[in-house]
Formats: sequence, C-alpha cells, structure tokens
Amino acid sequence: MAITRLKLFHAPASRSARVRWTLHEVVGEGFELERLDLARGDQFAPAFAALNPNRSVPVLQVHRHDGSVQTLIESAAIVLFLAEAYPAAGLLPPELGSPERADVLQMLQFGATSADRLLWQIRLHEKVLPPAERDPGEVERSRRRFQQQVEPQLAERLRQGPHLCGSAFSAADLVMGHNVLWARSCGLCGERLFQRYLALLGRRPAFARAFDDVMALQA
Ligand SMILES: N[C@@H](CCC(=O)N[C@@H](CS)C(=O)NCC(=O)O)C(=O)O
Repeated sequence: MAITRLKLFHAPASRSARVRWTLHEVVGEGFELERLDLARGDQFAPAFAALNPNRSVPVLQVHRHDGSVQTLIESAAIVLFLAEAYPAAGLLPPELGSPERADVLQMLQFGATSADRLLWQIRLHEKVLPPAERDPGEVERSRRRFQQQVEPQLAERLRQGPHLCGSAFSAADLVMGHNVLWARSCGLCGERLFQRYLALLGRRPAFARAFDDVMALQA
C-alpha cells in the first residue's frame, strides 16, 4: 500500500539520527520532523508515551493511501523498513537471499545490537545514571570489548571497503556509520581509517542534512 506521508519524532544526537539520515537518503525533504527535547522530558508526555510505550526516539508514523497510520519504533527496524520500501535508493542489494544482502543484514544487526549495547553501557555509566550508581569498571570493560571485538572487524571491512559491505553504500552504513560517529565521541574508533570513513559518509548530502542539528548543538 502506497505511503502518503512520513513523520519522524526525533531528538538530536540520539539513535533517531539513523532514521533521519535514512529518510533524507530515500525521500530527500519529503517527510515531517517533530523534535523532542529528551533533557526536558518530552518523551514522558502522555501523547508521546501513547505512541511509544518505551518513551524513546525514534518513532516513525507511516500514513498510507488507505488512510491507515502505522507507528513504528526501533531504529534498525525502521532503517530496514525504509530501505525495503524505497528500493530505488539502493540501500539493500536487491536479490533476496543473496550473500550480499545477507551481509548487509548481519552488519546492520551487529550495529544495532552488540556494538550499540557496548556504546550504551559506556554512556550510561559515564553520563546517564546518577553518580552514585555509575560503575567505572563497566565503562572500562565495555571500552575494552569494543576495541577488541568491534573495531577490528570494522577496520578489516573498511580496509577492503570503502564502505562497510564493499564498494556500495548500504543500510549497514546508516546504522554502523552512526555508531562510528558515536564511538568517536567516546574516544573510540581513533584509527585514521575511521576518520576517512566518516569523511566519505560526510560527503553524502543526506548525512549533512541529518546531522545539521548536532553541528548546531556543538556550535
Ligand atoms: N533500541 C532502541 C533504543 C531507543 C532509545 O533508547 N532512544 C534513546 C535516545 S538514543 C531515548 O529516546 N531515550 C529516552 C530517554 O533518554 O529518556 C532504538 O534503537 O530505537
């Protein structure tokens, strides 16, 4: 059923940036954006909690031609949904069941689960939890595991790349590229090849649009 309208609930410097970036890749400016201020607690407003009981961003509302509105949560699932719904954007190798498509799926999930979890543990114990509940040991363990498990796998792929799954940009870059950006803000992914990878991604107009609010925050 044809999609008639897309609306993203988004907060800068959060996982919803993956979805905002994907939307700019697939429909350019053809979507609506509602910004939430997580520090102010907008995610706990009853109207938003009714959309996402997890009280987190991203949330994507998909309006279709038959008048239905579907509410989607979970950044990686939404990235995958958009990649499938807009095949002309070329974010997934087209052949179902092909090794190339399987590789993009595994890297996208690796980004959304194992890598994301380690980065989240670092953030949680450095910034989010009340100081008395923070565990510096957990930060250290997560950093070490990221450096020992995630970085070498990404580096090996980027050496062959230039993208994560070969020569073509894909949905895996949308999730893992965002993670590399996040990792660098934690002092990880320091090797030059990660810098080169982000420079490559940064040349995409959709990337620049998607992260303009982060740049504005930093400025
Ligand atoms: N697994 C979810 C995680 C979503 C999530 O935790 N989002 C964070 C921002 S990165 C959030 O909205 N947190 C709400 C809060 O800080 O209270 C996804 O990838 O979409």
